[in-house]
Amino acid sequence: MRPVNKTALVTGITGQDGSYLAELLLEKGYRVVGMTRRSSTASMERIAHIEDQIEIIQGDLLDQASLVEALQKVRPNEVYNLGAQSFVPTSWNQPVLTGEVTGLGVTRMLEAMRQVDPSVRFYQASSSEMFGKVRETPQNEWTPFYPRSPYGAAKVFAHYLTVNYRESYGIFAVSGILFNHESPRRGLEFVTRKVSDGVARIKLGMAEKITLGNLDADRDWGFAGDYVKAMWLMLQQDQPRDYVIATGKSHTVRHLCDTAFRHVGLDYRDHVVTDPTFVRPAEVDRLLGDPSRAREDLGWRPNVSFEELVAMMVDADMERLWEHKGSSRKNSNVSSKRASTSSNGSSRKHVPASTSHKS
Ligand code: NAP
Ligand code: F7E
Repeated sequence: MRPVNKTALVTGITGQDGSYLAELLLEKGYRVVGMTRRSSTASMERIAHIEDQIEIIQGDLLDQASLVEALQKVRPNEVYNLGAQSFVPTSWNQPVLTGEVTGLGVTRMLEAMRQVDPSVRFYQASSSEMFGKVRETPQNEWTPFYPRSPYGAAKVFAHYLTVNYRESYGIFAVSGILFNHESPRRGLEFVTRKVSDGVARIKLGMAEKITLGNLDADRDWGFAGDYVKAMWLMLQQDQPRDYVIATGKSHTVRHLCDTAFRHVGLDYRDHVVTDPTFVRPAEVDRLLGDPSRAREDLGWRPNVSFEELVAMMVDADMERLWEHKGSSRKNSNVSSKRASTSSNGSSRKHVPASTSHKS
């Protein structure tokens, strides 16, 4: 790969999208610097495989000075602002934090850019959640917003801040309005991963049921690996513009369950139960994106279909849990052997990536 001689600063590099974007930028020959916040335990599992190819700088979207310092030290050509409190239900429990990180965080970053170097190109991770109680279907770049959660409201604020800094200061700032995108690296609390993980557990005899909320919710689901390409393309254009990124097809949560269970030869009706605990105070019933502008201007198209995405996620969870089961068996054999020879022999328990359940 020919070096492009460009540097990218990625906030949220430890998240699902950050990991795919970092891989893409490395492939393109970028120097990639990821901003991570201080934590007592590392959350680097999604980028462990590329850790030796990227640089990490500490910073937090809650702390303006850390963003200024990051920009001064890294001197990026492009900033991808992916950092956020991104789980919608948490935004009702922690609305102020969500507003601070997901909303005001972008103001802090844009102000830092204005102070350090206004020529830096800026990508803001906007969201289809901004459409909320939709005003029209499908949704495009002109569809009015009607957010239904503190998360959606924070993203609307961040979106307009991005537009405003472009119009007020001429900063090359763009907003990608991305519809739901998933992958085997998706957090376990999001519905696609909750289902793929649950299906794998049930198939492997580790669980019997999955408990979900609203099965009638309809989403336009794509593959995260496809969507990060659109982020990069947006920053390579001559003119800054906002884009809807979606597949143009939607499916209900019920259909997601049906597809995932069928993939392993099971019937979702035997295993899925619902619980009002998982129903949201205000729901976004149906999202369906129209990615025509992205297709025309960027030449962007999704490559992975819904069925391929679900199969990919279920297969990845089957493999992960199978390996975990295998290593647990091996460990318990070793520890029972040790126990029979030594009363205080200890065995190290293998803890694979992303196994904690949050919802
Ligand atoms: P994710 O997996 O939840 O990752 C979020 C990232 O933000 C993590 O790296 C997290 O770091 C970081 N972060 C949280 N609080 C922070 C703070 N105070 N300062 C700096 N970083 C902080 O989310 P994702 O799915 O990759 O999504 C990436 C972005 O796209 C988010 O802004 C999300 O809202 C937006 N988005 C996502 C979708 C989607 O379907 N995935 C659709 C539209 C928009 P830790 O590892 O330390 O927690
Ligand atoms: O929910 C329904 C739930 O949490 C999808 C984030 O990346 O995409 C994501 O937000 C739908 C909702 O994603 C369960 O009510 C039913 O209608 O996977 P989700 P989300 O809320 O759409 C947008 C674009 C973002 O920007 C966000 O950052 O599924 N649902 N039962 C459930 N959802 C969850 N999580 N858990 C359930 O048990």
